[in-house]
Amino acid sequence: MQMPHKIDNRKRAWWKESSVYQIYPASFKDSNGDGIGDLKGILSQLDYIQKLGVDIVWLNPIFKSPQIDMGYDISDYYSIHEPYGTIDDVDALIQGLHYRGMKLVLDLVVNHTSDQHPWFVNARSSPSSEYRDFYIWKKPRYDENGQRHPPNNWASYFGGSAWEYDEPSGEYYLHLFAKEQPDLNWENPRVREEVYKIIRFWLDRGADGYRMDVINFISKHPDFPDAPIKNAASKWQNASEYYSHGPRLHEYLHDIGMILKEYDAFSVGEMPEVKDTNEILKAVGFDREELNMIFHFELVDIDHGPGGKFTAGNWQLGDMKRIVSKWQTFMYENDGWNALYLENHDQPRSISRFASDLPEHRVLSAKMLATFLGFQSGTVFVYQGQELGMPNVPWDWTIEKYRDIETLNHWKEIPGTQTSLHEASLREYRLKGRDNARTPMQWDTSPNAGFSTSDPWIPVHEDFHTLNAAMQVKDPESAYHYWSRVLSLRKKFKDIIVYGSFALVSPEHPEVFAYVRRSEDGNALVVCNFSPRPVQWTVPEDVSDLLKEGRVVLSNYSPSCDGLRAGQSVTLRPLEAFFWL
Ligand code: TEU
Ligand code: CA
Repeated sequence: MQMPHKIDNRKRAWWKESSVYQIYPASFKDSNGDGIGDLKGILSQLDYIQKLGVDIVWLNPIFKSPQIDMGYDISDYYSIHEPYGTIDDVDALIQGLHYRGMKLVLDLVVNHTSDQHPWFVNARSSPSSEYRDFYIWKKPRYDENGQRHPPNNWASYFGGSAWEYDEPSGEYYLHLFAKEQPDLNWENPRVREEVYKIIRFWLDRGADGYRMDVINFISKHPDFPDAPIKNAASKWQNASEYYSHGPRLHEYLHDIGMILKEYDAFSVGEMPEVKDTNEILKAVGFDREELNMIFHFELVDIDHGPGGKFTAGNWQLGDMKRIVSKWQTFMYENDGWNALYLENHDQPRSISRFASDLPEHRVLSAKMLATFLGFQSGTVFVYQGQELGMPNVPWDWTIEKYRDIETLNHWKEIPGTQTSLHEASLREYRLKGRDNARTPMQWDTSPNAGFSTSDPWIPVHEDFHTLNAAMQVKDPESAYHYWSRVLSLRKKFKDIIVYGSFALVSPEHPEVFAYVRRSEDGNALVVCNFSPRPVQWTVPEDVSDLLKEGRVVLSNYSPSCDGLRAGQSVTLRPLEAFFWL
């Protein structure tokens, strides 16, 4: 058994002991009846958020945007998307959160801008524009028949080539996402200076930090080489090896880190595609002075098939154990830090994806996953509605109900005659589409779940009549109150839960995810049955020390598992989870 490290007090930090509530502004609460969520709507729910026990609110993008990609296409970093409200509303939100002892984290999207940003409008106007090299322009390639082609074979995440041809100049510009999201050229010092101004502006305004969108993509391989063929069925290839940890990434992140350090600001970097822990440690290592933590994608990509996200992929609990254990032990042994999440605005609902969303299982699943995630080491992120156990959209959703560019572009690429591919794709959208997390927050049983007095921009999930915040705040046995107990236990026993070591227990068990947390301050055992059926679990010897004292402190069953002893065979009920301390 590994002896836990003595906690080095220099390594304690408020952002390690905090938990974060993520709000998707368009879908949280509409205050003015236009069917779109807004800042005043968020302001009206601060007490609900505070009662959950979170410390920080992360807002998805709120800046001026044509909304091609729900605000991840920014046309002005200094003004607010009009339907969301005004900069005065932001000030009021900062004040309201600070008054309640909470903090505000904004979403910094600086790998790319909107094509409507004045920088790009100017850049596109002429090759000699002073903003031309704010973006990445390359000459075409021509084949032996004189056919024009993009500069390389890189694929966009939203379908097709990552290059868009600009007729007047005869050049292409790079867009790793939609063609309306041109990538910024970070090699240009003027771009970096402009970004650093944006960072300072909102921190000076009172914001407390940033979530940084695909921040590992900002440094590209200088030669922009063709990517190896990974998907022979496509002309365009995922080229993430050439942009997900480029040559100057840590130079740029350190520049950002030094600004954040001046403000003791919170930072979490979104880092898709990177699986190498040592690469990630360069960004989050204690003495690196870059970012506090990052979102890796290993867990949320677990069910992606061979042909990409919207192809069938299978996962076993063993895969999840390998991934979680890798990140938990690596960061503990190397002074790094984890951002813990199972849901966000890009991911399907976790009870549907990782547990069971049958009506009779939803609360059990939500509590089991709260136990699974909430007692790991790292900073916990809860996405709006996750605290209620909101499930994915209904199976009968047709393509007309979807709103997300990633889904709609994928659908458009399916040849009209392939009805079987249409059906398979609709199934994949229902399983993994981003709109699963973007249906309106369910407040009560009034029309549109109390989200809006008008038809919302995206359909409400019809289960709001029995699954909503009003009911759960009143019910002490709800998922909402279970989450608040998890978050308060984290604070009460932070030396074990936040700072302690991690080790799997019963690693071979196909349905039970169990782990121990150890510190000089005490030890804890977490046991989660991921199966919706009863399973047998034998209490292993390596926790016998832990069982001599302690008891079940939190469980999703009552009565919970009572006295355990090593060697005992226990029948765990469907989705049963408990925390033993
Ligand atoms: O997501 C980056 C990203 O990797 C995701 O688009 C991911 O590839 C996809 O969602 C997998 O389903 C960030 C934002 O979170 C996302 O909402 C934006 O669409 C994207 O960047 C572009 O800004
Ligand atoms: Ca509104």
